[in-house]
Parts: sequence; structure tokens; C-alpha cells
Amino acid sequence: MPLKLIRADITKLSCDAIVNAANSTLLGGGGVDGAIHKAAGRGLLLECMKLGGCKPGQAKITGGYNLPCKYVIHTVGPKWRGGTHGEKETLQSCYREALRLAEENGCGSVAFPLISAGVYGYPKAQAFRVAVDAITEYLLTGDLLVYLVIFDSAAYQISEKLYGEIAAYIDDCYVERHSDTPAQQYSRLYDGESFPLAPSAPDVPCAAANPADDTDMFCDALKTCAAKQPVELEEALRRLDESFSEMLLRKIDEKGISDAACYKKANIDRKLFSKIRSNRLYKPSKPTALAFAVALELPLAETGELLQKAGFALSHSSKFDIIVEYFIRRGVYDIFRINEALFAFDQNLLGG
Ligand code: AR6
Repeated sequence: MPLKLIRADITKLSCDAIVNAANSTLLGGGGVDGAIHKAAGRGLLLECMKLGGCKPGQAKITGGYNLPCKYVIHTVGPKWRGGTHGEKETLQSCYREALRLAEENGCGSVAFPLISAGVYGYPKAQAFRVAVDAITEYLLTGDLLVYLVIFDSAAYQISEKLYGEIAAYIDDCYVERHSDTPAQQYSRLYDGESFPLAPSAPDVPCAAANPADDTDMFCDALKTCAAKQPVELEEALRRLDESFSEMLLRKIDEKGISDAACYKKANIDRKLFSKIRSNRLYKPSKPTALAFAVALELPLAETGELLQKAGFALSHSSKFDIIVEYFIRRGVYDIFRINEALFAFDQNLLGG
């Protein structure tokens, strides 16, 4: 199951369990703890009083009372003391223990705040990294839908350097788009790539290009390649009829990875993958198609090829596309890193 970053007030979420960043008394406090107790009502406090507290790094579960969720999982994060007092290990343990309790209690979904990143003073960027790493490690074998809830905009930022580089790349791409002819843009987009199968239709929005036009452009692109790469062309023509699902499964085989490894790396849940696998004509959304391209570590041209099978193309008119392209060009295929950047730029995220 995937990890989803969302901006929300955790007390409003109706998933099976929400996690509370509590203190060791479990009797309420400020921050998210205060908000949860306030929204849940007195019943929560009465149940918490019977629990006998909780040690840092551990977790306990109660009902959700007036909250829209079934359960509240209370965990106690470490207080930041410079990072040399086992804070990271304690924080990792908070996520692991809370996930274990959620699973034991039959939850299908659980939402976390950024534990310790408020009153307890854990540096936000580091707290975020520990959260993402602990949750993604769990998801390698676990089967929960996990939300990481970002409450205030200051609570989350990718490094200034990365943010600046991506912002500059977006600017450059916009400039390119508005100063070149479509043909120039196209050749630049696939600069250095050997097999440009997915022409980014000029002035056609990224979401849904006309499939008929796409096919024509696709054939034109193939013909253009003919002189240079006759063998590849022959193979590509043979694959013209291949659907998105077929291409995806073929590429998974070619990479020699398992289906599960692929959909987990793509941050896609098993059910969605099964649908794609069993329906050769399944049309995924653009974030889903791109997530698979990233999971398969496809270079830009092959990414375009896979997207084209779903009726999409990468476009320099879309910030979302440009950001994903930024990472692919640099060979960075960690979907969570890419999603962090997309999140920072208020874009849709990759995955299911
Ligand atoms: N929804 C989601 N996230 C929230 C919400 C909300 N409604 N409110 C705050 N956050 P903190 P800690 C975020 O201070 O650092 C309490 O007094 C907030 O922006 O709630 O683990 C307890 O009783 C921040 O990113 O928890 C303890 O004494 C994150 O939740 C102590 O604070 C955690 O901030 C625990 O401190």
C-alpha cells in the first residue's frame, strides 16, 4: 500500500486510525495532542487515564470517540536534545510501534502527524526524513495505507538548495517553451536520447492529447528515426499495438524484477496493479503511469513511450511534468524524493 503526503488537520481524517504525538502521561497537552483530545471529547481522556502512561518510542491504542476515525494510537516521541541522545532511534520506534498496533487491530489505513516536530523540537526536515524512511521501510512488507499529515506549511520543506535548483529548472523550461518552435522544444526535450517515441504535442495540454493525433505523431517520430535506427524501428513498429498494460508487464520482465517490487517502488497499491495486470486496455491516470516509469527507472525517452500508451505526454507547460523530468534527467528514481519535491511545489503526487 502506498504512502501519501497530505496537508490536513489530522482530527478531520476518517481513516481507521490516527496517531497522536502524545507525552508520557497520555493525559493530553498542546499541539496535535490537544487538538485530538478536544475533538475526541472526554471519553478519550477517561480511557487514557487507565493506560498507565507510555514510554518514549512506545505506543498505545484507544478508541476514537467523537473523532471520525475508529482508533487513536498514542505514541511518545523523543524530546530533541541535540541529536546525540538516541532521538532518531526513539522516533523510528514510534513509527514502527504505531504501525504494528494499527496492523494488530485490523486497520487498513493510518495517519501520522510529524511526531516530535513541534513542541519536542526535533528539526522538522530531519523529523520528516525519519518519518518517510520508517514508513517506507514498513511498506516493503506491510499492507497499510499510510498518510503522513503535514499541518502547517513551515512544517515541511525540501532543502533550500534542491528547491532552488528545481525552481530554476522550471524557469528554464518555461523560457524554452516560450522561445523555441515546437520542433526545437521537442528535440531539446529528448536531447541525447536515442529513441523519442512520445512526442510532446505542441500546444496540447499534458493531460489528454487527442489519441488520433498522437498516433500520427508517433508514426512520424518513428519514420524520423528510421534512417538512423532501422532495427529499433522494426521492433517498435511491431509494438505499435501494445497496450499500456502489456508494455508495463514487458518492461517489468525485461528488468527482471517482481510485480510486487515494481508496484511498491511505484507507490501503487496491489489492487490497482492487479486491475492493470488483468485488463490489457486499462488506462491509468498520468501520475500512475509516471510512477511506473519511475519505478522501472526508465530514461526520458522510454518514459515518454510508456506515457504515450496511456494517452499522455510530458509537457513543458506543466510544472508537474517538469519536476518529474528534472529527477529522471538526473537519474533519481526514488519516488518519495520526487513526491517530496512535488509536494513542496503544490503538485499532484506520483503513485496511486
Ligand atoms: N493535525 C496534524 N498535525 C498537527 C496538528 C493537527 N491538528 N496540530 C499540530 N500538528 P506537536 P510533539 C503538527 O507539538 O513535537 C504536546 O503538548 C505540528 O505542526 O503536536 O511530538 C504533547 O502533549 C507538528 O509538525 O507534537 C507533548 O507534550 C507535529 O504535529 C508534546 O506536545 C507535532 O507537533 C509533543 O510534542
